[in-house]
Amino acid sequence: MLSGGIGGARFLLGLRELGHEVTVIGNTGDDLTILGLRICPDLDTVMYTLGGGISAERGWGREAESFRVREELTGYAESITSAADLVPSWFGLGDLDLATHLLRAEWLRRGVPLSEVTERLCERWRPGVRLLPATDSPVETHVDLVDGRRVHFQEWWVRLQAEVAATGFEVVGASSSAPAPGVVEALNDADLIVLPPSNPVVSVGVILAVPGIATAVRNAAAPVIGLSPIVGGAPVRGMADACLSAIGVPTSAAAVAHHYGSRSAGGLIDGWLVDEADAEAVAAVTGGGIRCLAVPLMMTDLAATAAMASAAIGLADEVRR
Ligand code: FO1
Repeated sequence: MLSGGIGGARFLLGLRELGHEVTVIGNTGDDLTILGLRICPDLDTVMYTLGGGISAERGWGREAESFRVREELTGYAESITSAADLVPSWFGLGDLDLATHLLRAEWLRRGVPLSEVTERLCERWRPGVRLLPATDSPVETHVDLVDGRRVHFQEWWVRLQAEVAATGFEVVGASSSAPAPGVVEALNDADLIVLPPSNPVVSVGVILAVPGIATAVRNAAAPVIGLSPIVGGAPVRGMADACLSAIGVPTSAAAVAHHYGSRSAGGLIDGWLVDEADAEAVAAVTGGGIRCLAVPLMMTDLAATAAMASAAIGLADEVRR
């Protein structure tokens, strides 16, 4: 499964209920360095969510979190100009979350690859899935804005709340990156490849920007099944609409399927699940060479999410036949 943060992690809670062996290829384009610490939001969100440490109310970061260090850093930033540049006061660096960043930073400094660092951190959190970064090389999604500015994805997403329109994205570092160890093998050996309801542009799209990954998906023996992150013309959560419009893709379940493309026509997916609210999209998607089914796609609880995962597996069986 190719996964971003909150949506992908929530889907994984349901998929994990079905007892299959799951490898998660996590997005690292959200990553940023703050005060020498490498923050990996999507990897940490999957790790904390499946490990039982996630803040349920925020969907990211640690439960029972405090922000005393961040407040103290802001105190410095307010009185020392040269400190202000180092401290993005708009980014919520939590005290408990810092422990993860401190350990990761030291291992990275000692030359431990991100995939190995992630495996070590998961020895504590035991997510019940294998969590791999898409690549061990540093990649960052940067956003071009209508006013000519270029900002890091996190600044667009968190400080600007995507309220300044984006005209495009660049995955800085992607062209010189390679899939992390185990990523291509996982895609080659998979019985099923899932594109969950993560952000198709800045999460799944960024994973696919790592040279070799999209090709591995296209050439995989396994069926590739996607689940629409758009229900009734809007993202279920987050701001995928702002990302889709930046690349000229309409915010609809059918348009995202078309964006991924039918594998029989050189695209990525064989099957696509839409919510029952978008049942009228089934014909259009099917016409595009992608098998399509309308099922409930709201991850309201564990059972609902597990049912979605079962529907994806069922559609994969149909594709196989
Ligand atoms: N998202 C926010 O909306 N506000 C924050 O202050 C924030 C801090 C943060 C710190 C660590 C981390 O792992 C994730 C964090 N996120 C925050 C979520 C992050 O922006 C994610 O990349 C997005 O939610 C997209 O997945």
